[in-house]
Amino acid sequence: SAITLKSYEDRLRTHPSPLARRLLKIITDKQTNLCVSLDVQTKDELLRLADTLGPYVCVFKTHVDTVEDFTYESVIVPLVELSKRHNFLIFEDRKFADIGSTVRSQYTSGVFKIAQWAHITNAHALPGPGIIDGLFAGTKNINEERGLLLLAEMSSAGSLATGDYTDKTVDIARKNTFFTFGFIAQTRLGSPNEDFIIMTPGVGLDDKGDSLGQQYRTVDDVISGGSDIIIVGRGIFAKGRDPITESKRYRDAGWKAYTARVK
Ligand code: BMP
Repeated sequence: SAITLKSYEDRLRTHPSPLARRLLKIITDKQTNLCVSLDVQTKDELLRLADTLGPYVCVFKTHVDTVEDFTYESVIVPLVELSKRHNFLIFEDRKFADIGSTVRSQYTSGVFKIAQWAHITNAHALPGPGIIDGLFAGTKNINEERGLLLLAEMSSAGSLATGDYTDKTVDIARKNTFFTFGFIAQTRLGSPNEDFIIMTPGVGLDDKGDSLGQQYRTVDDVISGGSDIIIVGRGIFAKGRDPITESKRYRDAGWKAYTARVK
């Protein structure tokens, strides 16, 4: 049977994470639970998509280390500007996976300085709770909301993040719900009296998967199963697709499925 959950608006009043409250407000105001994954290799493409699709999304997800002509000044500065203009959050899909001390420097320094600009980032729970402590320490001098998602399940075929691993990931998240506000997952996680935000990749309306293990589910399937935000990449900007048309289509499908769930 389908999962029933409170509205985004109700949840924003009580959520323990300031970042999640900001996100739920954006979702409510813009009426979109769509996160577009900007998996492109040039800054021009990235910034063009961020500008044209900005009105339809609550979050843009990035892999900044795949941008060939990356510089902080030419990519991050304008991207942050666009996030303010179109009212979206930026999620750097970094998938940290090291000990606390190392992830703290990976998060705050180097070429990317992720903590400076990414409202959201994510991590594998594999190293244990120290990874959250390390990343949280990296937010110490940042004067804006920051939030972390743990990868509790993955969309790819043969993923090892299942069963006991997934359950233990949820336990680790419970230790700091001010910072760890949710999961990358395929199903609703946490008990009914908790409120984790579930963001789900592997969403596609026209394809079943790719040749490298990705698997797609429909928007209805994902949202009726209790996910809060759909993450869509190639479904929106693959060759031959019109990104604006597809963004509107996924946004509408996501909002319709959500409306059906809160009824
Ligand atoms: P696409 O919709 O084009 O398949 O892209 C999915 C995006 O989500 C990719 O950026 C990928 O890194 C990410 N992702 C995923 O596909 N499955 C997961 O379990 C976790 C992810 O971060």
